[in-house]
Amino acid sequence: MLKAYVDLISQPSRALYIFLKFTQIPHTIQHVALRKGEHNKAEFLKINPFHTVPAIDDGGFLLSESVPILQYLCNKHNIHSLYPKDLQQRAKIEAFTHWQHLNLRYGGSILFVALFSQPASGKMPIDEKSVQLGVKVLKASLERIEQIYLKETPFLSSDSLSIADLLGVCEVLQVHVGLGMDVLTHYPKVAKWVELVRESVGASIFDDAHSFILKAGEKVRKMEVSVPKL
Ligand SMILES: N[C@@H](CCC(=O)N[C@@H](CS)C(=O)NCC(=O)O)C(=O)O
Repeated sequence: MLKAYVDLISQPSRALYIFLKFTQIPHTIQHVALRKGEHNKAEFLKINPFHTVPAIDDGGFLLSESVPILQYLCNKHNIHSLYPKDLQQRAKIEAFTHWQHLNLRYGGSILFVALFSQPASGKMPIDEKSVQLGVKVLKASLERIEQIYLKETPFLSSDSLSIADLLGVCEVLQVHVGLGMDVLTHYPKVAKWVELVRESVGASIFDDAHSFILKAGEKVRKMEVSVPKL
C-alpha cells in the first residue's frame, strides 16, 4: 500500500495529506517529525535522500517533491477532477505550481523560519532582514493571487478545485494560522478562496490537517514574537 511520509507542520505535506483523505486513495501516513530531526535519520534517507517531506513509497517506487507526487497519484488513479486531462487546463495548474515555489512559498517560508522555527529552537534575536524580505515577497505574491489568479475564477485560474489550490492554500495558511499573521482581511478574494477550498475538500479533513500548525501559532503567541502586519 502507498506510504506517505509527512510532517503536518509542512505546507506541501498538508497538501498531500488533504489530497489523500479527500480522494480516499488507500494509503498509510508515516509521520516524520522535522523538529526531532527524523528527516535526517538513515531510515528516512533511504526513502528520500533529499531529506524533505512529503515523500512517498508506492510499492517500492520512491518519489519526493509535492507537485510531481500529486501529479503522479492523479495520473495513476485517474483523478482528472483535480488534475484534468485537458492540456491547457493542466498547463494553467502547472504554471501556478512552478510560480508558487519562488513566490508564495518562498515568502511564507522565510517568515515561518524567522518567526517560528528559529525562536522555537532558542535562536534569538529575530533576523529583521529576513522578516522584511519575507513580508515583501509574501505581499507581492498575495497581490498576484488576488489580482491575477483569482481575477475571474473562484479557484486558481479555474472554475473547479485542483491540486494547485491544495498546494496554494496550505502555503497561505502557514503564515495565517501558523504565525497568526492576518493575511486574509486584506485580500478578500484570497479569503473567499481559502474557505471555498476548505468546503470543497470537507471542513473536517481540512481542519484536521491544520490542527498541528494551529499549535505553532499558539506557541508564537506564547513566545511573544512580534509578528509583522501586511
Ligand atoms: N519542493 C519541495 C519542498 C519540500 C520541503 O522543503 N519540505 C520541507 C518542509 S516544508 C522539509 O522537509 N525540510 C527539511 C529539509 O530541507 O531538510 C516540495 O514541494 O515537496
